Amino acid sequence: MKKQIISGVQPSGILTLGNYLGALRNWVKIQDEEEYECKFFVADLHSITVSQNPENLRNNIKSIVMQYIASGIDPEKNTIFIQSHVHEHSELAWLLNNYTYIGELNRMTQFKDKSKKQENVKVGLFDYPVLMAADILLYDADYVPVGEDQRQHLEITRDIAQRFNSTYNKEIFKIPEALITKSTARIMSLQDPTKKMSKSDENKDGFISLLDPREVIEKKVKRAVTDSENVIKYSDEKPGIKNLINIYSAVTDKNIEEIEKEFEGVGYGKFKQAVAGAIADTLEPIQAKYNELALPENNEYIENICRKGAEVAQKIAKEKLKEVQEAIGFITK
Ligand code: AQP
Repeated sequence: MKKQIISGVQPSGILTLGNYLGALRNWVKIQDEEEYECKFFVADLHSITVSQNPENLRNNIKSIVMQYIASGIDPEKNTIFIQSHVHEHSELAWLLNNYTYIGELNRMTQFKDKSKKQENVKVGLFDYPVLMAADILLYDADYVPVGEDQRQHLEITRDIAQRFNSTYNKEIFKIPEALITKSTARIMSLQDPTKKMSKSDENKDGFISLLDPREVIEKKVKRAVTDSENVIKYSDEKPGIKNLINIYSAVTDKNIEEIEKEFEGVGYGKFKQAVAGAIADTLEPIQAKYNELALPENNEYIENICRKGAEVAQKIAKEKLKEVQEAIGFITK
């Protein structure tokens, strides 16, 4: 039996360099390992926990699928689907709500951060981790490759699964583990390096989008907040430079010491130019592939991938949901 992998991204905008380095790039590596079977979905149900413009949402959902493929996710090797196409995700989330404590959800950092930005805090935002638990548990996932910000949600998923299993004294759910690549687990905002880079950041200079042209990348990196020391040194006291070194290291595969040496005696201006150039070089082939996929003649190809993916996913999800319903005591059809 192959190890099962599942992960997703919300279509709340174009992917950032943080999403790419923290999640997608690792998915691409995993897909080539024989022992894994991977499913990657577009988390549209999650994205409406903050308000979305319908037209943008529609475009973003398809665009994320294209960004997955352009980033190297092979639709032949993996199952790619849209979360709302498999209604079992919503159904299982409702059931799992009854095995989740309000106190647990109240402790979630993402909820605390995002609820500050909502005037009337929505139940969906509060319930986000339960839907995420459903996404994972439906497929008996062994590993969930995510960035550091999702670790807490993975832990609650494990707690919910264990609680459900012990309630019915049966191993209905597999207990999943987070798969986090330490060096790229948390790419920070270019404008506030104490905050993670986010695609929904209102300050567009805070993030680099996967589809930003070279000039825009150069401008954003040039404006990146650093310090006044003008020394390229990896230190917690220099969060801006630390973040740029992490990014540079991730896109060039050079280690920290090599980078510090490379830029010894060189000011921030030159360093930033090198960082921007290396990011643009990494994103260029992704953008070329994306532009090709976005041509109208490829629309059907993308739609077919999503349709086929949903069929594969739903077959598995349906079985798991039935098992859960039976354990609870429902009469299944
Ligand atoms: N800054 C980051 N560094 C490393 N990994 C990151 N991820 C997100 N930001 C960073 C990882 O990307 C995956 C997809 O995330 P998501 O879209 O489902 O939700 P998110 O974590 O809330 O991402 P954003 O970009 O911050 O979205 P918005 O702005 O809509 O909330 C996850 O694996 C995440 O860990």
